[in-house]
Amino acid sequence: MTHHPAAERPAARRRWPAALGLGLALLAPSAGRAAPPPTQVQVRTPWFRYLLASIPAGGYLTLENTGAAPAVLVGADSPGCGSLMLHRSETAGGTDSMVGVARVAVPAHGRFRFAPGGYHLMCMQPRMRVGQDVPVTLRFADGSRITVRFAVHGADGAPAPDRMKARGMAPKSHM
Ligand SMILES: [Cu+2]
Repeated sequence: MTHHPAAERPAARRRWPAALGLGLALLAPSAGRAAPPPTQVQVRTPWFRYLLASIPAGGYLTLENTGAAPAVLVGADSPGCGSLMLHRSETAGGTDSMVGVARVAVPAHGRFRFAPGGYHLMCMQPRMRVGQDVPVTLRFADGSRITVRFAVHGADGAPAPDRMKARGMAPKSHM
């Protein structure tokens, strides 16, 4: 999986109008704190399980909040998806189902995991191929956005065990 550390930083600068951003860029890094701090979230191991263009692709990732306040994810967009929704899988009475989720709160100094069998990003009308990296923009309640690239994996699912181990995550094989 191609990794893009630069794309994982909070997208704070992009929130500013171009002219204001230019002004702030001239100040010392410690200056320009008038606005509330942006969501301080790191994205770990983002990937899609892609099967067919006619079948929704599941998006999985771990959000790590390094900030002192909860970070609330309220939505996501991707050019690789006709639409992208926050979902949670449920098993009740032996029946699997999915429900839409309006928001997901990542606790301060905590993490939230989207993983097969649980929370996922539901990519409708996926336009991607196995082996590609697809950009996804995550939208937070404070108005900040983070764009990261999701590695596209096939039916066999999760990223290679070696890479998962390197990131301290256990591989999963079920949906
Ligand atoms: Cu779903």
